[in-house]
Amino acid sequence: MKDIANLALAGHEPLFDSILPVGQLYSPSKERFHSVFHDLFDRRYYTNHGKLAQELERRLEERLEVRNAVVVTNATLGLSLSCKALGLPPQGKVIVPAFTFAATVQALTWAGLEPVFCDISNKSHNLDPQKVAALLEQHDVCAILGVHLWGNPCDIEQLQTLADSKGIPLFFDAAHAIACRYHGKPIGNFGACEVFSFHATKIMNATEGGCITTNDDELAERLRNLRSSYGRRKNVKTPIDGYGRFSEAQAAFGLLSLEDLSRRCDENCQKMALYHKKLSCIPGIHCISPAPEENMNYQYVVLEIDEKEFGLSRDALQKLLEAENVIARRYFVPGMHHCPPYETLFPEFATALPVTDALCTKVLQLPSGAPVSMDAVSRICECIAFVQANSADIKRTYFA
Ligand code: T4K
Repeated sequence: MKDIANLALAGHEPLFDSILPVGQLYSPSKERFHSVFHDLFDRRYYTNHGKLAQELERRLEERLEVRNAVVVTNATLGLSLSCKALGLPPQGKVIVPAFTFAATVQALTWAGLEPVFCDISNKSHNLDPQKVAALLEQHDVCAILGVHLWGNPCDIEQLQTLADSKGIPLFFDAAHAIACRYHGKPIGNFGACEVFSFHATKIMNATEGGCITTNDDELAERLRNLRSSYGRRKNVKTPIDGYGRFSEAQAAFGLLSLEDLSRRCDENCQKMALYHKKLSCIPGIHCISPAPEENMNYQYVVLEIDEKEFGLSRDALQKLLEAENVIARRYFVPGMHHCPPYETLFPEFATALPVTDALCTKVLQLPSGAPVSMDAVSRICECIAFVQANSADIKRTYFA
């Protein structure tokens, strides 16, 4: 390992020649892509829910053991379409965590709804049912939107009981949660509907894309109407305005990614196990352990850094790693209740989410996925161990 004088932060050679991002970025071989995609040029049917998109939906329904899979442009749009299909009233209030990607909350506001930010459990990083219960008493809420963060399922049973007690829908942002299970059942089957992301950085990669799953056939029909070309679906008596097309190129990529999904989960699992083995003995580092093994896709390697014990802040560690071409991320900092425009629109949440605020000072994600070999995982861990062991000198030299 390096000497503290030749860290890349001081302008020396980085540990890695090219950057290691957090995204999964798996792709099929060019040959396999060609084998799925080649007849598209003869068919000249490029988008609008073509043959490949329909095939992908069938395969997703099989894999997720769910009655309906509706592919859409991306998860953000999928969430907005879900709000519309569920008939949530304009200006209605929806309980949602602030510790999530901006898309979760933006999808609500794009659908004309208002977020009611709820704090999370510091163990699961997901909605805390007790805090949801309290908010249900304080606000006139029309729905609950849970997020299965890092692929770790929410406390679905308790949330469903709360939603049922008020007669409102519960639905899920499952952007991180493909191939994850809750009590043995695939995510995709819970609440009124669930929304997955197939963005390139996700373990299921359609380059861009998303999917809404539901066991409610009527809801699925409304979603398909919304998704179709601006409400112009054939045989629809009362077309509604909608958008959310999915192209054949996305579907081709997605079909291959779905074929590879189990293998990718296994690869991620091995990388996460190595990370945890090497990092858990370092003072000040707490590795977030996923739910029981069968439930996870292992795509996010999440740490909490205790500045006092580690000797340096999370942000200092991130800077040091970035200089070494290890692009660790601070998902999802700051919490959405501190982001514009929500911080000014809803100032009542500024100090209402202590667990979220505390987590936002500590959380860090490390690279995994295709660009990261097992050897790279070892070297990243050694680098972090070195930084911790020399934290006092590094702090004095680089962060005084
Ligand atoms: N709900 C939740 C909880 C989510 O996390 C997300 C998305 C959504 C909803 C919405 O899903 P989509 O509408 O996107 O389907 C990334 C992703 O863009 C975003 O999809 C994801 N969550 C979020 C957690 O991460 P950024 O802005 O942090 O990263 P990005 O896309 O710039 O890329 C990350 C790294 O990967 C960079 O270092 C560059 C590299 N990269 C990225 C792409 C796209 C590549 O090397 N090649 C690529 O093609 O948001």
